[in-house]
Amino acid sequence: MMTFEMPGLTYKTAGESHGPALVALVEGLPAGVTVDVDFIDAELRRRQGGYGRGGRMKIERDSVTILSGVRRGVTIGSPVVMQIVNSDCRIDTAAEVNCPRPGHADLAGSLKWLTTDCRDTLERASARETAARVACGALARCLLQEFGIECIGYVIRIGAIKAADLPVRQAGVAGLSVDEIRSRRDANEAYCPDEASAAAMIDAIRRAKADKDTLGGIVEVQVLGVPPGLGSCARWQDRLDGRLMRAVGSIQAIKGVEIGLGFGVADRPGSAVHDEISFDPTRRDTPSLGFTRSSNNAGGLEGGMTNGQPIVVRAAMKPISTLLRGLDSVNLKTTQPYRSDYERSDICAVPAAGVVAENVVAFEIARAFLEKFSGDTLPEVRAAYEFYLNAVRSLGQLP
Ligand code: EPS
Repeated sequence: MMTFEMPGLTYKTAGESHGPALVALVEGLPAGVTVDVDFIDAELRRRQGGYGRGGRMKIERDSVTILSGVRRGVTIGSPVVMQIVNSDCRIDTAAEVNCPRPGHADLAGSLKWLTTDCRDTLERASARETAARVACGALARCLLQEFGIECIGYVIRIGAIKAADLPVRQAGVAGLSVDEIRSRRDANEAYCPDEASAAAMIDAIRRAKADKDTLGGIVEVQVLGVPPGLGSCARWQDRLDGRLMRAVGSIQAIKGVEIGLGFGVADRPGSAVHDEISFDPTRRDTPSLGFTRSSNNAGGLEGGMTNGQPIVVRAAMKPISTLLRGLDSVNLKTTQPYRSDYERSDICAVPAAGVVAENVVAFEIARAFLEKFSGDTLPEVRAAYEFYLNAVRSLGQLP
């Protein structure tokens, strides 16, 4: 088995889709962070929603029980364990799955673990695991909000329906505030801030269901208020763009991740890609610390480091691989052709993927934040953060 241990803020998850519970272990949070369990539970509920979810989400009522690391609502510096109980717990009695679903982990996992019962694989491969990841990200956001760092994720495409571009307002850029985008997003079941497209997306999911088919799409995450200097170009492992791509690319069913202009950089000349720099002393108190840009095609990352602009990450999700109409497959016990098994499933989980992406991105930002501004307690982290901001503000004014 390969392991890839990272120092600093880390998380691990365990649990099967129909086992007794999912658990998450978060290590490396400083003491003194107020943990907003209602916020974590609200993110879990949001992940369960979205148009196109199947029957399972009517059974579950996801919420966390914190088993360690928090006393009287505040972290104490020890590992935090969170548990999310599965109501639909039947792993020992659930039927075997012998006909792998193309696109799911079924075949690859059965070959890996030498079994003809795909259930051994699908129980862990299931996107149910993302509930634990959302809990970890939402916990990390309790730290980020202490520093005014905001993360928002939403749907920008489902199937053929593409949302209109809605810029996020920030210093020097007109647009909607994060709160406005959030409330527009939360007003519909597509989790898309563009109301007209949201209605068309819901319609497309309805049609896919009638066709016994499934739909994928694209989600976008933005992080605002991130100071420059997170991540590093010094070692490849520390580059924050690569770390974000790994975090987002490991979400179930994600097949593509891009940052900023992403694949759009390929067909433009450099003059239409790179964000020209100017300096505005009146913006020294914004995350850019005064170093403003004419655009943000880099998505807030250059050289694997944050540059003071908002982080922009997008992810493409493939359509759910469990189709009511089935797909051609083989029976692993007989090797004879067969239609893939139908396991109760979702028609479209792109809205939920937006919630997952938002929270895994937040966790990576928190991890990079604590690498730069480390400390055993929140006041020590704050002191390191403020020291750094003041040092940047005095750049160019040093003797
Ligand atoms: C999933 C199959 C469905 C989804 C599940 C992901 O579950 P079940 O087999 O119990 O009907 O609902 O997603 C979740 C349970 C969740 O919490 O997101 C799969 O096979 O990946």
